[in-house]
Amino acid sequence: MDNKCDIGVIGLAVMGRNLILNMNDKGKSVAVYNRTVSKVDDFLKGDAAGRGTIVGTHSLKELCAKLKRPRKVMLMVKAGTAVDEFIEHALPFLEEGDCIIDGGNSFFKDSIRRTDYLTKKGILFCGAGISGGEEGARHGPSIMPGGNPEVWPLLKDIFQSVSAKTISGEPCCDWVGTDGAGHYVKMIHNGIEYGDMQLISEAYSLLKDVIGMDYTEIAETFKQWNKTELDSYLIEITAKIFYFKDDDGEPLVKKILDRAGQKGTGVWTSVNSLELGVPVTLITEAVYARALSARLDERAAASLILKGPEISLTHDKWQMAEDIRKGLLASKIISYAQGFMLMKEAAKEYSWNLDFGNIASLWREGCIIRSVFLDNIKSAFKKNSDLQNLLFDDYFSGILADCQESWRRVACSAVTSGIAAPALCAALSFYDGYRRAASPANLLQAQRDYFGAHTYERVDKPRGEFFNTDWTRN
Ligand code: 2AM
Repeated sequence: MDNKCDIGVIGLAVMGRNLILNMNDKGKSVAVYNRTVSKVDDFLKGDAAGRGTIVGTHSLKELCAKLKRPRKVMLMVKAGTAVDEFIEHALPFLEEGDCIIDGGNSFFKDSIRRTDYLTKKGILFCGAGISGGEEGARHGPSIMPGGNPEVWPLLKDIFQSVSAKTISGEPCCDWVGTDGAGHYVKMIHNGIEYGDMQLISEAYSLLKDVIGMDYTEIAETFKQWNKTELDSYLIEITAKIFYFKDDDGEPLVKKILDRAGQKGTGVWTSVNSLELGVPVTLITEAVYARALSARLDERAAASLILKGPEISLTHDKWQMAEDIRKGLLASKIISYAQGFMLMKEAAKEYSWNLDFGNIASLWREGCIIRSVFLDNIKSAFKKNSDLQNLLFDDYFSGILADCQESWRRVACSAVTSGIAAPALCAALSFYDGYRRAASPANLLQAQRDYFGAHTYERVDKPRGEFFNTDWTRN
């Protein structure tokens, strides 16, 4: 009897452990290993107890020897040098055609490099973005695999069986593209998650400080919003957070220090958008908002020195709440449109054949940004795979047309009340800049030509003809 395992997993932190249990639930036999070897035995005695098809190993050699060929070795270790070290240590025990999968939160350029490096050694590489946190890993994450295309037929069955499924049963896991495409799409997912979270936080701030809602009313409002186009995991948990009481009966959220942490994927998205020249303003504002939140003491000092307007609460509470909902929805559309603009540019830059409708489907369930809204994005790209921008789709342009008056009222309220809403305002500025055929950049070109003879094109001459003027002549 061949008692070798279907896959090997290295890394027994919570994501690794949960993914192993999930794979095992789906009938896959899994050999497991961890750098701190005692954790292998702890796992076998703990969560994996009684599961004969989870096989503990105490060295990489033993792990590789326990695998069916072609071997599939999955790394669930800390992103960075740990991945490279494990690859080096595993290589002597692998043969041509075997594959290494990196399921960690790796930087996509590392996955491009690793695909190239391993391909030269005859080993297939898969960089798989995995989203959904611990719960997702255990019961069905969104999985975004990329790498050497020959790896996909070997992994498809295992990955699609463990991934989340949409209501119609489609797996939230499909091949994304070559080399770093999977980790890239995961990075964009995380960036969009930053944007969504920031927009929701701004809506909370406006509900609290412009309308004067208490925490129960805010919870009710988010609960209601979750029955609208905003229906999503993040809105759902936001309502639950506002309902949640501390031991003394006070809302717990009120007592949480307002200093946001970050692990860096939002920064990666913003830096990449700057590198590729794509205006991903909303995610970038979200990253900056976290950075500003971290300057707690400085903000406390500034609050004593810098004057703002007197806040007078709005009179029409429910009209304002609906305006905020519409402002949030419109801004969210802009954020996703920007995220997809960036992916479109990245597809050109890194030679990936990305299917944007498919990417929206991967995020439909299992991950943090899961929402009903993603169905509409999927439909938009399925209807027209050459869609230049999400905002050109009738469904989204229609919502923006419907929301814009409310959106503008909310932005005005934020500004006149002195309540920072950087993501909402950046989204509106982008919308107004994007829909403007004639921008003020003619002046920028004139200034550049004035001080640096950078030349300019003219609206009354063919494009590509450049002019230089002696601006001091009159
Ligand atoms: P450990 O249990 O031995 O710390 C998440 O941190 C996972 O990545 C854990 O399985 C951890 O192993 C592993 N890990 C973190 N840094 C590592 C490194 N530099 N080399 C090998 N494994 C590492």
